[in-house]
Amino acid sequence: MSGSSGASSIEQRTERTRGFLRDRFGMFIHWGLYAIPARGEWVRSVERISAWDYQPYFEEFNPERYDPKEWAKTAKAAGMKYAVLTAKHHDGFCLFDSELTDYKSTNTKCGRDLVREFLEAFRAEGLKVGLYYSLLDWHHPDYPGYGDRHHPMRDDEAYKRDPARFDVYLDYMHGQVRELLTNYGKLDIMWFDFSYEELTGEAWRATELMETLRSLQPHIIVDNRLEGGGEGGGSIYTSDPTVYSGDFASPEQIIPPSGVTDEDGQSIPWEACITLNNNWGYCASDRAYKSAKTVIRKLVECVSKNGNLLLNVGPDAKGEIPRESLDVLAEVGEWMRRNGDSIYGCGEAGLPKPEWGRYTRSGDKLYAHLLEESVGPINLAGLAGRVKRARLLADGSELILSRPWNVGLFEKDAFVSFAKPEHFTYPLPDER
Ligand code: FUL
Repeated sequence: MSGSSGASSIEQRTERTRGFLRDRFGMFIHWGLYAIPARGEWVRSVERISAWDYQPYFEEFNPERYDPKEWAKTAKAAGMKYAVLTAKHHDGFCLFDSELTDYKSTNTKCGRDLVREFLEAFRAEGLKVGLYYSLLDWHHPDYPGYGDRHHPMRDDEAYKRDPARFDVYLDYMHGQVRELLTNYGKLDIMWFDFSYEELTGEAWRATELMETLRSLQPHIIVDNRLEGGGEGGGSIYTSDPTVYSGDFASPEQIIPPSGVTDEDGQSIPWEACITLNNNWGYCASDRAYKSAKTVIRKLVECVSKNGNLLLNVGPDAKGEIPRESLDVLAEVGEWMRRNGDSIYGCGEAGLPKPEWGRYTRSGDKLYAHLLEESVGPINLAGLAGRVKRARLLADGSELILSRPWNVGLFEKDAFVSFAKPEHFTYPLPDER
């Protein structure tokens, strides 16, 4: 970004993201008009629904059971430390009271500023708050059509003959971001989505937007999708401060095999965003929910590679988080209550991945997450003589170190249960 020197810009990023990286686990909430057709948040584009045919959802929208206090309690009980709500998704519908459009929740039957209520409720539970804001906008008359899939209703040729129109859209987009940063108190995260190869970075006036952001909310952290990640990827991450890069990388539906590093091989902040079933927005027919066990494994995997997990829920048209999601989150929360020490403030252990699972680590505490079924003692390869104590994290009970580097698991089923990662305390080489 212009005006910032290399080292200081990276240091500032490190400073800004410190708390975020300690938190490790957050809730993503995709919610909007698309909850009514209930076929996912891309429904308008995928099914090529005209503005006319999408309008009834706006007329009808009335989420009577929207109770963000309940959502916040759910997130907190799941062990999540922050949440990110879609203030506007690609369909352009605003869940906040923007002065720049009539296409907003306050103009629907419910008449409520859904973003404001979300922020108040989540803050009251002590959670950090973020807003997702779509750079794309299928509703705005001056947003370009980028191919049929993305905006079926636009005539690209006519649009191309009038380039000033894109600036009209950008003024609107920048103006809305300014509203969100000005009218809603302190935000912790701004989650932009997303760029195309050809519509990226300065095409969004990214430097200007970032300057606005930083001037209004210096501590806010921003994902990397203002630039060239390509669809759903946001994968470019560079430590070159002359190139806009955001504060954290945002791999989508994947956990990068070796975490995320910059071109010098340094670990950089990242957050994997993952759906609970196969859709972000509510999809009534999608019953492919992940089990709590799968979610926990993904969370452990992220943390073991220095990453966060932003786990999505898609509330329905009435404002309720689907029952299946609630059940999974409750189970994850139960695990987090007993094992959260192996997640919060933890990161990569600096050891090779063991064959039986994963390590996470915080200071001199090494957490061994037994993810594979094992029939006997587990081998702590390379730790001979370095383990001082071994305890079952869930209940604090002692585990027998059968040899200096082996741990015998005598507790019934301890070795098969993902819900019982063991933690080992040992002096690290430089602390011995
Ligand atoms: C993508 C979007 O197109 C999806 O709808 C979703 O919001 C996901 C998190 O990012 O790029």
